[in-house]
Amino acid sequence: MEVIRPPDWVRDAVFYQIFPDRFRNGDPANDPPATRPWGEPPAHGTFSGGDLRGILEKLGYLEELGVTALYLTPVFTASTNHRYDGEDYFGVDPHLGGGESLRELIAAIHARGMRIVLDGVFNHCGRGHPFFRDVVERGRRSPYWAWFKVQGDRPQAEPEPNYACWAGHGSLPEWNHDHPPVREYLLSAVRYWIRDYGIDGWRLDTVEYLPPDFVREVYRAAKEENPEAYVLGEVMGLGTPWFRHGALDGVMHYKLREGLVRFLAEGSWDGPRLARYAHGLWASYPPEANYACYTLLGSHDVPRFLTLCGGDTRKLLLGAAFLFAYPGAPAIYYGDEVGLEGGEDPDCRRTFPWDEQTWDHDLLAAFRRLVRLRREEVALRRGDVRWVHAEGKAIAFLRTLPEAEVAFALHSGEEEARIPLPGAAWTDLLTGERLAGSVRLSGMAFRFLKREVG
Ligand SMILES: [Ca+2]
Repeated sequence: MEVIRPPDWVRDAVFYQIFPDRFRNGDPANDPPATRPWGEPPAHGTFSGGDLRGILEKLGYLEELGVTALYLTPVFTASTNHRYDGEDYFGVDPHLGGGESLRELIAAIHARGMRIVLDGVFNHCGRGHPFFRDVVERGRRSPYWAWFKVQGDRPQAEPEPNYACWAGHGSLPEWNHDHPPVREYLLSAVRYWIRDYGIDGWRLDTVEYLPPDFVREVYRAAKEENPEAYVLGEVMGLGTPWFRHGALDGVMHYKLREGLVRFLAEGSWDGPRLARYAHGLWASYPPEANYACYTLLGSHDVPRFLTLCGGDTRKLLLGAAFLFAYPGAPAIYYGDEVGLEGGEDPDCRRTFPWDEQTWDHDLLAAFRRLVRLRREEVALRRGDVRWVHAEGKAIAFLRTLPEAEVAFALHSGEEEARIPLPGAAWTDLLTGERLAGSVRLSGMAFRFLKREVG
């Protein structure tokens, strides 16, 4: 059993995920050719011109929202708008503003006491990566021949790729991780961005396709450069084996999200089922990993939660409230906080609507309150979790520290509900109401209650 040591700051973090092409266009001069007008619905091949300066311009907005850490999908030179087809592990895409723009952004993020995690795609590169291009041109004579897994004498994408590639996509050739120079090359990139640019961690793309011992090497390299670096894995299944391998601090908690989709968006699960499911996940991960998971309602890979809820912002808020009450670092997917909608990829990657008249200001205010509660109440960030109620569409759990305890109660039914609470003298953190024995919830509502203990 390997030991993982998630950085302490993650327990206190509120993440915000940005898809750089779609967040904000801060510099039209660096736009890719054929950039589409901001606000036009995205298609698979289109660019919207978002860049790092755009993020820099909106750090004040993010700070006001209360986020403490940014996760950016890939920023390295690539051909597509999502940039998961990297062509340069050591260079920031000029269409995003290049390396100097990233340095400037990181300095500004750190000056505000915030952190930044970048997306590392170490399973595959893009077909345009110079090493793969060299193999295409020179076949077995290329010094990079052994860096990829090619059947035959030369890689061919048609009719079927004759080389290992991600999910059968010929545009994404997989690295041969059995070849030591490949690991050396990728690990040097892991180290470089931490040491030279001062990033605060990596989100590792498509971890389940990577050899576990290589992921562990990534983990160790990151920690050697900075023991406080966060290593987060994109894991769609259970994270358990990765924690056992000592290879990740936490996973993107898609499994927890699944439960919230069933309970809130689909309404196919009742409270007891959600409680059993969430507790089962909790019990299967080491405690330190539970607190270091990145908990989410949405990402660039799944439909937005609001859209799954048929546009019902009350359900989105219940989901968000759950995450802000639960262990793990809650994440906001850009635009969720103002009511941005979107279905399956690429629709979930729409441009951020900067015209404030289009925002749902009540929703934004509610998100800000949730973030503030999380930041003010240490029990919400660091407390133990204990389920105390699950019946019909109502649930409640406690977050407990020796000095303070916060109860979170949620009801996803339309009628009123009364939820019993242990102990006495609870105070509603949003209204100041004092109550004992039980808490009344109107339809589609949640409450945070606190009591002093010890
Ligand atoms: Ca631009």
